This record gives sequence, C-alpha cells and structure tokens, in this order.
Amino acid sequence: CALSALGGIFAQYVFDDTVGLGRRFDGIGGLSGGGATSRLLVNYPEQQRNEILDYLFKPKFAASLQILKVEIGGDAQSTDGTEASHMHESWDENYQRGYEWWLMVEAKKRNPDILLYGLPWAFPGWLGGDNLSPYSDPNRTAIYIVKWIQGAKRVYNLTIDFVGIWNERQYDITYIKTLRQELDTGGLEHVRIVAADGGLSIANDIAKDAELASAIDYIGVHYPGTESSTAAIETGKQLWASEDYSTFNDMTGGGCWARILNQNYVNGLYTSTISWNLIASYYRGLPYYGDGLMTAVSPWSGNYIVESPIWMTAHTSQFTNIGWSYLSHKAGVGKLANGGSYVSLVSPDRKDFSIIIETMSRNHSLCIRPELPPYTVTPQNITVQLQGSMSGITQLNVWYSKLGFGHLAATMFKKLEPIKIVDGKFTLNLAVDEIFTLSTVSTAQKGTYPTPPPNKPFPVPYKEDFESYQEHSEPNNFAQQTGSFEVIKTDPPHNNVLRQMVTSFPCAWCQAELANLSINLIGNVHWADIDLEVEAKLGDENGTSGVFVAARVANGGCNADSSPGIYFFLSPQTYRVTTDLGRTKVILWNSQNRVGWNKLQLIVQGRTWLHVMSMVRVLEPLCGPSSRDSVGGTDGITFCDRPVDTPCDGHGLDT
Ligand code: 147
Repeated sequence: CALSALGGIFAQYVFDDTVGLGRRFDGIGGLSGGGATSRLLVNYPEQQRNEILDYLFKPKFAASLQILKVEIGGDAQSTDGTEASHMHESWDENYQRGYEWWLMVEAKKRNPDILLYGLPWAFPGWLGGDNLSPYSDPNRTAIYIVKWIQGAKRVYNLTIDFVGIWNERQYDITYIKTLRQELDTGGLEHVRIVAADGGLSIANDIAKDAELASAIDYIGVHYPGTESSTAAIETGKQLWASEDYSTFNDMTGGGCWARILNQNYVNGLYTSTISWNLIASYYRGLPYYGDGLMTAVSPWSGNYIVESPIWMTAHTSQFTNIGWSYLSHKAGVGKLANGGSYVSLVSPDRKDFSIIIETMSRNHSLCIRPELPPYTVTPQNITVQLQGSMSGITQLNVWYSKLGFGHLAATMFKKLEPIKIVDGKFTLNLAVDEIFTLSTVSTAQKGTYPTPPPNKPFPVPYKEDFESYQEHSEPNNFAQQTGSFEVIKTDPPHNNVLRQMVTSFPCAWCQAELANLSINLIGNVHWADIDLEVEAKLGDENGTSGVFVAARVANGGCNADSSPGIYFFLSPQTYRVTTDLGRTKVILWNSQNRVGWNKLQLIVQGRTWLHVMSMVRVLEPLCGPSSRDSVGGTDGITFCDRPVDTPCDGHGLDT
C-alpha cells in the first residue's frame, strides 16, 4: 500500500504481483451515437477522414481505442440527431442506412482486435405496442436486436462482441433473459450482455436472481463519478463505466478524462471506461458541442482538431491490451499521498508491465457530471519499489503529458528518457496536472499527420439534388433531428428524392419527438440572412400532412420540439409563416390547394417580422398531383447567403 513517509521527502509505493492481482482490464472505448455524433465525419475528404480514423483507432498511433460502442439506430432523436433503424417497420430490413456500419468496418480495418458493442437509445414504434414500450413483447424486441447483430456479420463480416439493453431507460428483467435466449438460439452465444447502461440498481436484481445473473456478463454504469457500490462489486461481475466523460474537449476535458481513466478503477473497480462521445462531429449549436475525444465539424474544408483527450487515452491504451490484469490495491493501485492516483497493469505472461500516474487538480479535471468533491494536489516526489515479476526490470520507458490552460502551455504525450532502475527502485518528481506512463512496452508512438487544411464556414451557395447517392443513404451534411430521412429513387423528372420514412411514433428517447414533425437540419448556426429554396411533394398518403422550411432555428437535439425560428409551413390546403415550430405564432396565412410538387422559397433578411413577411413567397406548384409517386419527398434544396446589411438579432440553427 502507499506509505507516505512522514517527515521524509519521498513517499514510497510498492508494485508487487505476488500479493495477488486485481481485476482483468477490459479496454478503453469511444461511443459513436446516442445520437448522430459522427454525422459530419462521413463526408470528409478521403485523406483527412483516414487521418482522423487513424488518430482514433490505429494501434500504437494515438488514441488506439480498444472498444468501439455504437448506437443501434432507433428512428428517434438520441441527443444530437436521429440514427436510422435497420427495421423502420416489421416487414422492413435494411443494412445500408446510417454510418455506424461504415465506422465499425473502418475501425476493424485498423485494429482487427477492437471489440464492438451495440446499444439502442430508441426503438421504432412497431416494437412498442399500445404503451410504446420496447418490452411490450420481449421476444419481438430481442429478435429485432439479434437481427442487427446478424446483419452486421452477414453484410459486413463484423462480429459484435457486446450488446446492451436500453440506454439510460428502464430495464426489464424478462427482456434481458429473453435477449440472452434469443442470442443463444440465434447462434450468437459469444455475444455478451452489458446491463443496464444506467445506474447501479441492476446489481441488486443480479444478487436476487440467478438466471438474470447468468444472462448478464458486465454491469454497465453511466457517469459513476469513479465510485461503484459494495453490492455491485459483490456480484463478481466486471464493472464498466459504459458511458462517461461528456465534457468539452479543452484542457479541462483532457484532465477529466485522464483522472477518470485511472480513478474509475482506483475508486470503483471499473475495468472499462467508454467516452461519450468518440468524436464530436455534429454541428455547432447542437447540444454538448465538442464533447468528444477530438473534433471534426468541417467536412467541406477538411479541417479537424486532435484534442487532449486523444493523448490522455494513449497513456493507457498504447501500453496495455484487453486481458491484462490490474495489480492489486495492496501493491500497485491507489491514491498518491499529495493527491492524484496510480494504476499498474501486467500482461498475462507477466513479461510486460505498465504504470499510469495522474496528478490532475480539481479545477483542471472537472467533468460534466457528477459533482466533484473538493480535494487538493501538490507537487510530490515518489519512490517506486518493484517486486515479484517486476523485480528484475532494469529500465522503463517514460511518456509524459502536462495539461496547460490553452494549447501552448501543454505537453502532450512526449517520450522522455527511459528510467534506469537499480534493485527494483527509482524515484520520480511529480508536479500538478501531469500524467506519466512508465512501461516495458517500447512500441508506443505519438502519431502525427500534416496540419489539416484551415477551417472554412459552410459553403454557399449550396445545392443538393440527391442524384449522386445510393438508395437508403443519408445525404451529406443533413443532420436529421426527428424522423429518419433517406434517398429514394423515383421516376423522372425528380429521380432521387429525400424521403422521411418514419410513419409511426417511435419508442422515443426524449421529448424532441413531441414536436410530432420530422425535422432535418443543414447549414451554419451563424446564418441570419439567407435565401432557401426546396422542392417538395405534398400528398395525402402515408400520413404526409405537409412540409416546412425554416431558418434561424434556435434549438436542436432533445430540445428540437421547442424552437423559435422562422417557419414556412405548407400543407395540402394552407400555407403559414410562423415564428415557432408549434405553429402558435402565425404571421402569415392563406388557404390554397397545394397537393403535388411545390417549390418553397424562404428569404429571411433584417430584423423585423414585417420585413420577413414581405420576403416570403409561395410559388405555383411545379406540376400537378402525380398519380405515380405515392408518397411525398424532397427533390432538391438550395441555399444562398445574403449580405448582412443590418445587425441582426436572429440567431440559431438554419434548417
Ligand atoms: C447521456 C446520454 O446517454 C448520451 O446520449 C448523451 O446525451 C449524454 C450527454 O451528456 O448524456 O445521458 C445522460 C443524460 C443526463 C444525465 C446522465 C446521462 N444526468 O443528468 O445525470
């Protein structure tokens, strides 16, 4: 244990595997989804996209992630957008939607040993029954999940390793058992269940129910603040912080991540920590902007930013593998006398050994949640004594980071001179906000690529006709908030159109669905004055009640249902201009028959509603109602930026 040398200068820490080992290490992960957090990554220029993927997944390069967790799309808003379900309806099955398949393939290309984990946030309405609960028919929902896992194998040759229940929502014991049975009968015995991606209460149910205990392999807890519980530990299950971090990725975010990567094990025995999110690749203006290991929000320029959490991850991931063991809290894991913590891990053959030490001060390592109790960290000198299998080590490689405020003051993942060790003993001076890795592993690298191109704003004029897309794909830069939109082939002259596919209310994850309107977003949060043109088809079929275009939309994500903005609604009988999504604040209205194809144009300029009113034009339908196209769709969209001639107080997302 840590002996603080009273009156002496050096506290001594002993690392010894002969007193018994701690738990198995299960890897560090990143989470794409929950929801749509990788949206803008997909259409980066190939070169930059590959660089980004290397920073995330390539072993011994940068973050070198060991687990990739993804959302199993559920056709409903799940934080920064909606991810499409593989089964919009009971009779529908499609594995070409969204971008998580692509991302998993790219991760596996770089690291065949990366483990994959799927979790739903929401479910399509047909799984919900009368009370819109995914547990209304446990078998039906379990088969839906099994199909996603089988589809991954059949279509992409991806082996899914872990599956969860329902993100941060109620779990259902019957459903968990049913899922285990359906996995087993579906030839998926190898898929392990993580439950319940929320709080710790599942531990009590596991203790009471042997069948449940055997169905669950890992207890997944969110934002545990590094603490677990006696009940959870006593289940004997491996504990995971299966979602954590969610902090803006500046230097404080880096400090948060470094601290929890160590202390989740030191304090809570968590053997895996997964970052929400993997990469912040969603529009500015959406919730939790920048809460990823790195940032990529400018596909039109290729600009991206490798942020400090990438290098904080490297301090552990490049010096361990899944299956290594932590040393015991008796001799190799603990808190430092003057603040900070250390963990150590050993390979199964006991030949390789790594120590990770962090001294993050409180203010420099605050996370979004939960509240961090006060503590202090001061500079300290430590003596390390290696014993047992490690006693013969004569040299350890040293990698070092120090967080600054602002990028310039920081040192990120730098290789220092190796430490020479005599009689298993060495000393180290630790200052505040530092992280050290000391390891026998000599293959670590600080991977770099040339500086990416400079950032540019969303390009205007911008035009999209959807003609270049595969059917069922999501067009570039569209960030669907509610509803699920995909490119569908129709006949000339419209050919490919963008169609909203969700026709029944989903088992939702958040209130955004209450808008009961499908919403897709594109552009730049700073736009105020803008011309926008959309061709759209109105029909009475499939519940299509109308379309709208809007600008200066203030809220997205789970708040998308309550957004001020300037909205131009068109239904088969009326058009309306309102300043709210709920259509309560109407500034212009008329009734007309508008069934068929229409071109909607919205021009917003200046600061008064009057001015806005005069600029709204409703054009004649392009062609009459067509009997061939049975459902609606959007055929094209054009933006044109207007010079800002007066200061404008309009702000927010442009749709
Ligand atoms: C998590 C979600 O699982 C993620 O999809 C994302 O929304 C993330 C953003 O921080 O948050 O959900 C939580 C929402 C609220 C709390 C915890 C997790 N909370 O208030 O403790």
